[in-house]
Amino acid sequence: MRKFAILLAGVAASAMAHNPIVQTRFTTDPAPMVHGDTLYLYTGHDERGADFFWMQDWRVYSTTDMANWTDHGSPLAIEDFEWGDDRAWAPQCVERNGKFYFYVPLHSKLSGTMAIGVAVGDTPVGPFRDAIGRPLVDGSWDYIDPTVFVDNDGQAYLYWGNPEIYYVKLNDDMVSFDGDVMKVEQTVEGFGAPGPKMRVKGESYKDSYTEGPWFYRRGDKYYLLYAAGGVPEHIAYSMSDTPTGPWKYMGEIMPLCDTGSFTNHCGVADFKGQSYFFYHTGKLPQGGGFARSVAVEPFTYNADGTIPTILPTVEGAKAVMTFDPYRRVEAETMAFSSGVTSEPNAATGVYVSDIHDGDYVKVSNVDFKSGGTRTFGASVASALRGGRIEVRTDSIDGPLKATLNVPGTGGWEEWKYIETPVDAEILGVHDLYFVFKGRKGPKLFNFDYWTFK
Ligand code: FUB
Repeated sequence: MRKFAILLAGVAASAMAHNPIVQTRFTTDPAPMVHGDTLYLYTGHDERGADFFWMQDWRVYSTTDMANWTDHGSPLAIEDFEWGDDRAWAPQCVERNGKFYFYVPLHSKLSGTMAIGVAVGDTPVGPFRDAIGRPLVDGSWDYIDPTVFVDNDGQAYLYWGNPEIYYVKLNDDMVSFDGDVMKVEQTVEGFGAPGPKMRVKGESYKDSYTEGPWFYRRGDKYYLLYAAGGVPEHIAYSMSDTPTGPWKYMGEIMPLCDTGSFTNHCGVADFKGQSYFFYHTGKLPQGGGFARSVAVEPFTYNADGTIPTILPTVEGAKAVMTFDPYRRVEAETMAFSSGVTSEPNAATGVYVSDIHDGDYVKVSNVDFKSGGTRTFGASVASALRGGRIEVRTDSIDGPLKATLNVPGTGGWEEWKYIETPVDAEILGVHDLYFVFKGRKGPKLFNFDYWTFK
């Protein structure tokens, strides 16, 4: 972990660097969902040091401003599906009638191949439970990467597949369907190439569907975005006037770029008046094809509804609103971090952990208004001798505003709320940095939440 943390220190060279949007662990296969004033992001999770997609659980993050993301931990894992035993791959979650339906691919003990399951929860962050106690569809290595969309007339569609594309019309309960699984006929006109079995070896095609579909409607057009071109993957898309085709191949969205990941996987959402394209790269230090990280780019549809070319950037999305520091803020809400990770705790929820000397957490676009800030307080825990939190603005070595000394509290989850005076006036909007200091080498303390008064 130390080595990982130290290398991470170099990532945020620019104050505006927000990609990858999660730095505390590897994240994959982004699936955004807007609910109320919040954008929730469901992801897969690559294990550090993995040599394949040996993925164990799914994770949820949320934002209200597109810059600061709250880590909600992992509300769903392989263990939640009795019939599954491996490969917690690309998920998507949607809301219907106040319930949240979380569709996931998993290796099935029943068939020995891949299957798609559905979990249900009462909130966007779970807890979730297997909704039917068996796979929704099972029995093919093709059965991965579900994407779900509820159309304006209430009909829900589930698409999935690699390298074939399948769909079913879900019943209103979202956890069953009538009839057969349908296979989409892939044609040059529809996807840039015929279906995998009809492709002629040596023939060069315009493009070809690979995996990772993302299905939605905008206005009166339906969009199917997908990873394309075999590996390495780029992102391309097709459009249709109906939810089940015929599809028309529309071209590339994110071309092959030097992202360090041979897969790509996208999700799209409109949030607070802006469209966003989520994807993944291998751009965290020690990242790569099996150590991927989710990133996001804002984009604007062309006037005719087509999607422009979108390139990966380090900057990512800008904050769409300011951040209020005069309330309890979970420490795992951050725009960027270096060196730290997060852990779950049954009593306090997710907290920031693995804090060492020199690590930091950045919170973006924090509005201190007209000042008068007197105290900074934080809930912390340490089984050793603690350390200190330096509160700085604008950069990791920016003006020092307060120093909170963290004592040993008798345990890594023995939380103590401590306050310290704010020594220098903070006015207006700043990026806020919590820079962790202490003895070199050991883990210093854990950090659960903070507030300014
Ligand atoms: O994350 C595992 C697999 O890699 C996904 O299911 C694919 O879409 C690719 O991203």
